[in-house]
Formats: sequence, structure tokens, C-alpha cells
Amino acid sequence: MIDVEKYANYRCGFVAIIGKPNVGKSTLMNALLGEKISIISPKPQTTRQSIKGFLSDDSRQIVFLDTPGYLKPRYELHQKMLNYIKESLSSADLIVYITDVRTYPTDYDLEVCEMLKKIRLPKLAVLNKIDTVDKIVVTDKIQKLEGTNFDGVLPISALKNKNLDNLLFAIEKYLPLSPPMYDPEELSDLPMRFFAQEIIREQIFLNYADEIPYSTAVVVEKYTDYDNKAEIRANIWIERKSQKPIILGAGGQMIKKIRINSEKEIHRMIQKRVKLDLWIKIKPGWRKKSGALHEFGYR
Ligand SMILES: Nc1nc2c(ncn2[C@@H]2O[C@H](COP(=O)(O)OP(=O)(O)OP(=O)(O)O)[C@@H](O)[C@H]2O)c(=O)[nH]1
Ligand SMILES: [Mg+2]
Repeated sequence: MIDVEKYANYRCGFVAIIGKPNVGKSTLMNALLGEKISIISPKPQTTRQSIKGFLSDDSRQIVFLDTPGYLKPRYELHQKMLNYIKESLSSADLIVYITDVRTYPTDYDLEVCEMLKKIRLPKLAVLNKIDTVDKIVVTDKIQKLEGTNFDGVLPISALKNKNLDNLLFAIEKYLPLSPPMYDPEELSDLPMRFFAQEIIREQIFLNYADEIPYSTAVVVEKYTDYDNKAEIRANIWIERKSQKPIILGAGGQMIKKIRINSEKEIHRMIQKRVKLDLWIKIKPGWRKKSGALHEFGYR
């Protein structure tokens, strides 16, 4: 039962973080939460699903929705990624549009802004990565954004934690009166096996070049949680036989690195010993097949 009086002035709402790939959406959500729950890499299209993160205190709960980068779908996986963005927008109370201060406004940025124009929700524009440019560039880009239809423009650095207090302050104004929708003790509603899968995928994004990260999906087949340890068995799905030796690396060095780094990262999250067992499997053209995507957890 919700204590009506306790929550009379409580605010709770959904904030969708939207932008093109690689602008720092996941870095921003993690920085606002003060915990790493979304994976990050220097490569575009790292995030493939929408990931909820909860920031709760005695007066408000902000449900952030980290989303995949907005892109023109080239195959079924992209279409699924776009669906996650649309779904996040449909449940949002506020949109935080984020872009890279160095490159704004690219044609791509303008395309995302055009798409957002059609959505009748309050929108804040965030210029990220201000740690990489002079103040004069920031001022110029703020002016460019002020002429558009955003309800506010904020320069930030998600990586260096700059101006995030002001962003939170701006966000809070748009939260509707509502009791918390999620357990205030929790950071996310996703299970640990999802995070394990994402951590392995992050290692793949960080350690392989070219098509490999994009041709790879990770599925945790078995997650056994003991008091003092976790045993995880995961499949790394690739598209072609020729990719297997690349994933393995000479003498299996690369896959060993992926395993050890992933074990460390999962341990950091659960504070238990982690034993990870990785298997490489091949499913030709899985990115284009809705059955395979479904099987891999992309709804
Ligand atoms: N210098 C600098 N780099 C940043 C900042 N924010 C993010 N980055 C870097 O930008 C790259 C992409 O960051 P992500 O958070 O993965 O970007 P994203 O928008 O979630 O990317 P996708 O999930 O692929 O759409 C990473 O290398 C980050 O370290 C920032 O404020 N300053
Ligand atoms: Mg991301």
C-alpha cells in the first residue's frame, strides 16, 4: 500500500535521453546516477536497447531512459533499436536531447531535431563534451540551439561531471506529482544476467575493430548465483565462420582477455567471485533475421 500522505508532494517521471550515436547518452545517464549501469565505448551504436536507471531520494524519483543512438535503419537490428527509441519517447515526461558540442549541427543532428519537433513534450537540449573545446565554441553553439524549439539549453561534460547539478535542477521542474514507480533502493529494473551480457558486449566493443562488434551478440545462457560466487555461461554469436579466429585471437589470447576483463567488471558490480564460461557460436546474418533477434532478446 502506498502511503498517500508521505508522497503528497513527491515527484516521479520518465526522462528519455535521445541523440545520435556516440554523443555520450550512456555516459550521461551513468554520471547522473553515480553508477555505471550502461555500457560505453568510443564506437557508435554501442547501446542497442533502452536501459532504465533510477535516481531516487526523499522528494523525487527520476527514471532515466538511456536509448540507442538515433539512426536510419539499414537492417532489422537497427529497426529494433529505433523501436526502443520510439517506445522510450512514448512513455517520457521530458526529453533530454544530447549532442556533441564539437560537431553540432550536423545534418544528422538536424534530422533528430526534426523528429523531436513532432513530439509534444518538453525538451531540454544538452551540449555535451564541453571539456574538449574553448568557451567561445560553447557560447556559439548555445546561441545556435537557443534559436530552436527547446525549452532550455545546457552545456555539460558528462565525462568530467561538469554542470550536471544544473541539468538535474532543470530536469526536476518537469517531473509530475506522483509517488515513486520503482523501488527507491534499486538502480534499475533489469536483471543481473542482462548486465553480465552487456559487460561482455562492452569488452567486445572495446577490444575488436571493424565489423566484429557489430556482428556480435551476447546471450547469457545460464547464470547461477551462489552465496559467495556467480557462475555464468554465455554465448558469443557471430555472423561468419571467418570471424571465429579473430574473436579467439592468437593462441586464444583475445577471448581470454574478454573473459578476464568481463569477470572483473561483473565482480565490481556484484562483489562476488565470478566464473565466466564463454562459447563462440555462428548464426549467419542474425542482424537481419527477426527470429534470431527475438532469440537474442531484442524485442
Ligand atoms: N571528452 C568527452 N568524451 C565524452 C563525454 N561524454 C562521453 N564521451 C565519450 O564519448 C564516447 C561515446 O560515449 P557513449 O556514452 O557510449 O555514447 P552514446 O551516445 O551512449 O553512444 P551509443 O550508445 O553508441 O549511441 C565514449 O568514448 C565516451 O567516453 C564528455 O563529456 N567528454
Ligand atoms: Mg549508449
